[in-house]
Amino acid sequence: MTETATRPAVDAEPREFDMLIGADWVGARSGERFASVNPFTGRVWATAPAAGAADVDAAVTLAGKALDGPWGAMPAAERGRRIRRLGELIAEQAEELAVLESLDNGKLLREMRGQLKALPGWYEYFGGMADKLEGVTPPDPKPNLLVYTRHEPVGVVGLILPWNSPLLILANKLAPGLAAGCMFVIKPAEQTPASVLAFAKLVARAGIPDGVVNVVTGDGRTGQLLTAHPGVAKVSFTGSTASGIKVMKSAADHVARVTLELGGKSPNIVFDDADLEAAANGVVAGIFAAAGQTCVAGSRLLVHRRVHDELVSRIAARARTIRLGDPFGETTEMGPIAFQEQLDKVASYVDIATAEGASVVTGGKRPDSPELARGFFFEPTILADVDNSMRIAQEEVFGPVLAVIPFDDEESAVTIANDIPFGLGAGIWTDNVRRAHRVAHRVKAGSVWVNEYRLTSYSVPFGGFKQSGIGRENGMDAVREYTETKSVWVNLSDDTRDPFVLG
Ligand code: TXE
Repeated sequence: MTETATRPAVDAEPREFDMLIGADWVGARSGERFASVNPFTGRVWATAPAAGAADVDAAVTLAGKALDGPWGAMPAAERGRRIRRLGELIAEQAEELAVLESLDNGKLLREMRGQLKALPGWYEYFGGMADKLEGVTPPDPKPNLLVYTRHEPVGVVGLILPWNSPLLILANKLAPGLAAGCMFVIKPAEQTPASVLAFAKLVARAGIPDGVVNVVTGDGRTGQLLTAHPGVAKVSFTGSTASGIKVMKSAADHVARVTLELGGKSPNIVFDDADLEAAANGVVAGIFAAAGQTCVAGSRLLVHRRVHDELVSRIAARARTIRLGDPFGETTEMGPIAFQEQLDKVASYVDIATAEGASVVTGGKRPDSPELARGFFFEPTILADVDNSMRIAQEEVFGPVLAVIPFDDEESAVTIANDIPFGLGAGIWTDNVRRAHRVAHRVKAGSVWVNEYRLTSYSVPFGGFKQSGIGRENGMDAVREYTETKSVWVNLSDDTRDPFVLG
């Protein structure tokens, strides 16, 4: 991996990306394209095709046909080898992919490098599972019958991705889905098409047949065409709860399966017996890493009243020293917000919160520094005097904005933590092991970290309670989410039976 990343000159012509349909790299049939803006420079740096109905239809049709070709006939062990090979190719191409993601979404290059380094693990883990998808032979349910089950690929899967970590979120879906033998039409977010398109070039090099992985680019309209296509058997979506609801309704029209990974408003719960230095560090990591643009952002700090002031002052002191700047800079700690509308949304929530009675401890505005003026920057922000019923405590901001809510005892901490429509993540900070498990069991969230925050792995199930989603990604069961179970009944008897009686 080289350490020297270069950003295209601000006045360079935008790079033109094409999309992948079957074996072909193509533009949209309409000829339409859309622009991707670099969030640090505020300039268009790339364009990609705006796929319409004919493009989506071609991709879904070719994906469907791939099952009748070498992909469907391939022994599972061979499929697994090629998935693992894809992981090796990602490792070889990691620097280029990390740079493309950072150019598209403005996240720190060093964070993207870290993600890319971890990514082959997904393809290695799930590639190893391709030949271990065993069915069962249930004990004879009736005389003279052989019954066995098979786990068959669900079919063509539409993958709809957000802009915050395109390749990591893609890996959560694609690696287990390939292991199951499915075919894919991927729709990256309109803000971040580049890294997924560059990644798709590796698929053929890994020996995965043409048509198994297709990429169509465009905005929510392209996503809607994909979810509505009758050839799509399943949709796996990561994004906002509002769009997830639309995806689910559209998929319901043709009974496509859905996996949804949606928004959150995750609490970091700090008890008065916690190591406050560790807790402060965890809270900072939870809300200011990636400028708060992660689904598991610890955006609510629930803190015992006894340690409230001390903890808030520690976090505020650290927040004030966070180095905002060029995502390519080795010492930058926080980059810009990914795009203008998202920046506007973040800023508007600070106004909403203060109008509701919250007070700004630090941040709350765009930075004054002239070097940061073109980029979509927002200061790390801490809001105190927040009540859990306020909008700032109930709605996902998806930015570097922390809402601090005091509590008086364990019971009220759990009540406040759960008084929310979401249930994605939660952090518990305490030195009392009994309390840690008690609270971990009572908090309604798909991932609970104790004296830690924001860890994920291919081997650990991930997903949400309540409006944070449906289904789980990662872990051994993730492959099953991409299969249909078929039961095969074989009559072993030479007799014929009464056709009018249920066998
Ligand atoms: O998300 P959308 P946006 C949250 C976060 C953020 C908010 C809005 O709160 O502020 O969502 O972000 C595609 N049918 N998260 O507007 O709309 C769209 O093109 C099919 C949380 O970017 O959910 C993109 O590819 N697809 C989150 C993807 O959905 C549709 C990560 C996500 O876009 C569609 C991102 C439709 N009707 C945002 N409408 C997380 N959980 O990590 C849009 N899309």
